[in-house]
Amino acid sequence: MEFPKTFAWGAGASSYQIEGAAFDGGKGLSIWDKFCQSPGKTYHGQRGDVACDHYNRFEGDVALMKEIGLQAYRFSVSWPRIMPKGYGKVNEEGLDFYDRLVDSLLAANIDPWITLYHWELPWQLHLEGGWLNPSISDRFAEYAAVVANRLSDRVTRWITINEVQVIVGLGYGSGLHAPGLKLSLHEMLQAGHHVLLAHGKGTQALRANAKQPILIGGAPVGVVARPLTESPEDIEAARMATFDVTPPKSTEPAEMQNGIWNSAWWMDPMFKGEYPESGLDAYREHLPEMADGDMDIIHQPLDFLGANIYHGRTIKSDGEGGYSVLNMPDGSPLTTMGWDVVPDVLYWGSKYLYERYGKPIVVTENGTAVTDIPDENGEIIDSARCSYLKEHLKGFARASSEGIDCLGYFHWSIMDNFEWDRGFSQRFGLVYVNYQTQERIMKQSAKEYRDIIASNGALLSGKSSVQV
Ligand code: GCO
Repeated sequence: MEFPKTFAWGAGASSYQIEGAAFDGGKGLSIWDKFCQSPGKTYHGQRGDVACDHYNRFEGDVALMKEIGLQAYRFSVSWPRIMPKGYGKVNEEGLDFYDRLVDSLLAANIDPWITLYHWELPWQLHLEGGWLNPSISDRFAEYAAVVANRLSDRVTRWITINEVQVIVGLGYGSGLHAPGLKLSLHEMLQAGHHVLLAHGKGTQALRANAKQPILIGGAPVGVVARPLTESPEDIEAARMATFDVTPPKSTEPAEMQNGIWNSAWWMDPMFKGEYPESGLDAYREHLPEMADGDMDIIHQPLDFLGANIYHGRTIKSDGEGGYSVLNMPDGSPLTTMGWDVVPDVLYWGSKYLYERYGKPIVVTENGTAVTDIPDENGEIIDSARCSYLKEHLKGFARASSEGIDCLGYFHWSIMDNFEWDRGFSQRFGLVYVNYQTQERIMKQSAKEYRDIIASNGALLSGKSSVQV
């Protein structure tokens, strides 16, 4: 169960979730700063004002990454920390922070992978229409150029936008995420179209300003489907379910209602240069306005597909060309987020995505939230996360062994952090954070990940601990 010698073993985080210094260092306000200040929007009104104080503690955090033996670290740059209003004036202090972070990572032999947008829209841009403003993709491209100009002499791995489905579905649909809007499906799809345009123009700006050859990918998410059995019928049914775009259903939870939580509507434009027929049919009453040439802008050459895969739906063929979605067996493991633990999703997700899009797969996020409590010795023996990590990596190793081009794996997350509307109630980290003292404690999972990395995955061979 080894991976290619060039495989990137990493972990990830995002700026708003760990940096803190929300009002320091010349940073402008983001929609998340304002959202968290609105009563009732986040768990116990918690905010990312301080978070893990990574802005001031990044050297110690990089030292922990080095101790774990990370070869790569995926982090995001905060747009309002670079351009406080989202355009125009550049905040040199913000650029200096990422400059120092990159140098600290390189000194530790850790390859920086940068995500340009992980949900921190500058507040001023929101006031000017946010993702509904047709010019926002140009603003994003200007921002991308500024970051590439400063960092691409050292950073060669880039991700444009994280999870367009969440930006639109939760930020503009259910209102669960900043900026908390509850818009029509048409408006959601229009905002989403502008996000895709931003991905395209951002990719062009990165390539135009790169100081050396770089690799670029997107990191959409989608609900991966896995077959109940490995019969050809169930495998085909799960493939269909992975890329289905279904019409709006009033019975689904708000953010799912419009089928917005799918893969193909978002990945096909990026990787194939077209919206999928099933989506054009499902959304025919709600389609976004599109200009000629939009798809050519969106469909930029990309070097990898970044997939955020945490869990998946279990699919059984109905024997008539359709499928049914099954619940997991009673008592199956759940994370504190309420997500099923279904380790083979990294195999099936990688397989289906690779077959459809033909791009190397980077698992840009995979991880689990569990209740981590220091024991009497101050240690955190997070057995559920150790098992989750090993079993999911076995799934990815199976994909690699079958010839799927697996480029890298970023565990989510390097450290416990601010989980958006869930505040600090969810712990995803390999490293425990005491938010009152900012003490960091390496969990058992970090130590086991260290050993797996050192073996390039060979340690994964052995008896499965999770029977699904
Ligand atoms: C996401 C985001 C992360 C989350 C993580 C756990 O995928 O939702 O990229 O910021 O914190 O996924 O929910």
